[in-house]
Amino acid sequence: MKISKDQLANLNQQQLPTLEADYNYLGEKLQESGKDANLLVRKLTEFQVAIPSWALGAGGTRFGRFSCPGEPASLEQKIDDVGLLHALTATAGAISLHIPWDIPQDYKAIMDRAASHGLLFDAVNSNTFQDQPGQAHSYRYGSLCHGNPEVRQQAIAHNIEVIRIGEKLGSDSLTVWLADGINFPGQHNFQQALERTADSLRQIYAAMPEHWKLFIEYKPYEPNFYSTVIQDWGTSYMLAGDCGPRAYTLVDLGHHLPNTNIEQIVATLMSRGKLGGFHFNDSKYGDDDLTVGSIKPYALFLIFNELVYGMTHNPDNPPPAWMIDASHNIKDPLEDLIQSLEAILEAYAKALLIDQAALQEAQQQHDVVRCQEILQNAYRTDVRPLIRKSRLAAGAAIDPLAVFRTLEVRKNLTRERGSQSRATGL
Ligand SMILES: [Mn+2]
Repeated sequence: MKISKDQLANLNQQQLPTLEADYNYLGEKLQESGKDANLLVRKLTEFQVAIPSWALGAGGTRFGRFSCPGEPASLEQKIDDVGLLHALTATAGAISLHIPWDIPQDYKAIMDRAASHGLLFDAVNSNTFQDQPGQAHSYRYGSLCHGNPEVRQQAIAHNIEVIRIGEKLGSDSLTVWLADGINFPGQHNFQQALERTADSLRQIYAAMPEHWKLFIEYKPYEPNFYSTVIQDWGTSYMLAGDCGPRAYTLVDLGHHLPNTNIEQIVATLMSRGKLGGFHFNDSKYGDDDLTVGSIKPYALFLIFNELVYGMTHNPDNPPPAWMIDASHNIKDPLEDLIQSLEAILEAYAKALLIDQAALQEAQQQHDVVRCQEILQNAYRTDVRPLIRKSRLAAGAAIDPLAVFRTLEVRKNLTRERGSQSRATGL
């Protein structure tokens, strides 16, 4: 199924008068506080978020998995799903592949297909948290941290293979997330495991092309529950520093203990030019992988405030690679991603509204009440007309979720692919 620009333009027609009225009203309000609505719309249009190839099927838990009918069963179909999402939202302009779940067979055909949807290939992701059929050594006791040099070499070689695949697709970055860690005290030696991991990462870094970036993700627990080797941003930052200037920390919103001040982590990393990648999701208790903005939208806004500040004030920090890393059990994955993209743009737009000069002034005067008012004035503004206008300008749907349902996208995909079609990977 493909959605044409004409179809979208027709469906947008009915909503144009309401949008124009809402946009003009908001535009006037913003103008009073010195903000240019058209400039904000352009910034929203430019903001692109990668969709990982594993987010297009229903996610599972360790108790089971409930598939969604018409899930994409091949890499081609996954690209088509991201294409649909991009047609509807104009915000999902890249796909992030997971290797070995999504190794292209015919590179030219895959690249042509992505290009036909206007998609780029974002960071490639390696997998040393599972054993693959026929693999010589098991990752049961770790991969890049493993005590046996042969296991380590196998894991390093896999990461280098992922880099080579990414090169062929025009990707320019590798994301490493390690499940490595231990379930019980004493199971391994902390210092030795860390040093072996640092050495492995340096070898992977050395195998990257000159223009590539390495993103090192951290996570405090799961699947190992006593300790993970790369447990927090500090460990990731240190390992990235060991590798070199093109290695960065990757922040995944779900990879923190409850109530961690993620906005401060973002600020700290950006001040040192070391925030390379950013994974969006939301959570209540742990790495819940829920829809972005569904649980803690104010925290997301505060994080975006720091991201916007960093993007403005830290020229040494490259533009972070944005990706949605969510996967759950219950919603239609495409509808879920539409909601996530909306929440991301909403938080970004609100962060752009913060009067930074007034905030600085209030901070200097220790006017704590005013500081909060400035943040919350921005947060309480309904910025949806800006988002809708940016989608309209990009030829996408003013209301992507409504169009998804009006065009019966899932029903069509199920008809094309069959109700038993299952996403590969997770
Ligand atoms: Mn992640």
